[in-house]
Amino acid sequence: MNKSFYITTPIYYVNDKPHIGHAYTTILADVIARFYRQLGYDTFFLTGLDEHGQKVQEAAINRKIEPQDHCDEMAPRFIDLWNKLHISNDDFIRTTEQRHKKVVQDFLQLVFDKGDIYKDEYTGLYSVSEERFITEKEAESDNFRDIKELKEINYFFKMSKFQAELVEYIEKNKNFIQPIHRRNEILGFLKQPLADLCISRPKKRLNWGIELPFDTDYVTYVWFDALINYVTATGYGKDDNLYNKWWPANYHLIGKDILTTHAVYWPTMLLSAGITLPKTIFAHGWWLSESAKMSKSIGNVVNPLDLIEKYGVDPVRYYLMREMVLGQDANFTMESFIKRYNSDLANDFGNLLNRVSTLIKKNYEGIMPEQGSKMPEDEEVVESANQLVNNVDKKVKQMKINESIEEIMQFVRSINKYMEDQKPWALVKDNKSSAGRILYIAGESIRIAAVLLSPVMPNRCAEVLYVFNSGRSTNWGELKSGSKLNDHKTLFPRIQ
Ligand code: ME8
Repeated sequence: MNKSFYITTPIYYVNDKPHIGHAYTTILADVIARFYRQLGYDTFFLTGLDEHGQKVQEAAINRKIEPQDHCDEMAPRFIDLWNKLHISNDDFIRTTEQRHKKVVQDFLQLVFDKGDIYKDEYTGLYSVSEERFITEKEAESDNFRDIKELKEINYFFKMSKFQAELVEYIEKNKNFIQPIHRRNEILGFLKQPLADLCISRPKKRLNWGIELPFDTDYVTYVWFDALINYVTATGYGKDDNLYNKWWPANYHLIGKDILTTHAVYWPTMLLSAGITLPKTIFAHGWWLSESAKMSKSIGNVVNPLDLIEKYGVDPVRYYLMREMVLGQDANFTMESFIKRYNSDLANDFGNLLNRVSTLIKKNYEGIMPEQGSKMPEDEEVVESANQLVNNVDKKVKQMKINESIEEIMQFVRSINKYMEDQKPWALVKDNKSSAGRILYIAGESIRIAAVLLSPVMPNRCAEVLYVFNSGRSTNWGELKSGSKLNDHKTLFPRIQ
């Protein structure tokens, strides 16, 4: 049986207009999922939408339509974007689906029956924009809008009961929260006593949510609903085989903005329910625009659709993956996008393919020459290709995606240098078989680079493999001599 690999993205608020930040997390998950599939893992890649809560209810009231209709209208904006971005998700979950509501209710009942939910009166400051009670200190910061004082009877989850167990778990499991500075942040946060979590909303105030199974006057708090999507999709409570195959998730990929809910709320909920914790919660940084977080409220968002239309999907995917060091923030600028595109894709990768295929067309009737017996400089190329395959595998498993891309590009540049040193265009007049050997070595190197870059740029790399009529093995020598190259357009036309 193949090893299994399960990766998730946050489920995005259905009310948000998808921007480059949402696209980033989803593309990142897609790239990782495609890498693991390529490595032979059975892979389950989940994304979806978070559809309950106050903001959706208000938006629907303003439009004088039912919240469900509102969600059904908004959902295609995400689904269409993921299709356009060639996202290979295996499932798309919406929290208003029956399968999810049932799991949330079963989960709530389970935690209630364990005695970890109690009813209490609470007076506190409530942030409508964040949909949660906040502390006085939080209220002083600029992060919360629409703060109201609320006095309410609600249900609370005994989060505090699991604080010590959670701290011990994080300390024992070094990979549970990544990168390490986020782990330290959470351990620091957990030095203060943890409060219990208010997990209900009275229906008279908010009814767009999942009803509590033990009190029909209330619906559950959006986060207690949303986080559970990660187990719903595996078949929890419905199909034990599937559930056991996928759970615990290998990665919950998130942005740093939702670290506390994932690294504190979610694990304590799971501890209470007696469910194994996910293997890794990985928080990446933010895409900034002129050093401010891209967000709808600031109005500095980059629309991924505009970019794709202008430059193609794969270059956008490439830029996002190459430019962000996982865990840190990155600045999105058109200038750096164009620079990166021209230097890496047009010059290094695209040109190499052009040079090799043009020479083969001109001198070998478009037929891939024989590899022949290799010279020491060829052996060096083969060795560095083999090493590259191993390094990329290792780096991806360590979540060093940008480094793995950089290594592939270094290899591509070294093949450009190999071509310059060997000069097959000059050699071909007197020594056709040596020139042929060099073109084979360069062609096979391009093919392997294209296989390794396929998770990042699935379309353009498939075109390269089509040019060479070749498969996706990363073993040296798969490239077929004697087969006719297919015609191709310039893979990455320069942006002026
Ligand atoms: O928080 N840079 O949904 P959301 C990078 N529904 N990533 C960004 C980004 C930026 N500028 N802006 C957004 C929610 N993201 C909840 C999640 S999960 C059980 C519930 C990405 O629509 C990043 O992944 O606000 C961030 O965590 C997510 O979008 C927040 O999406």
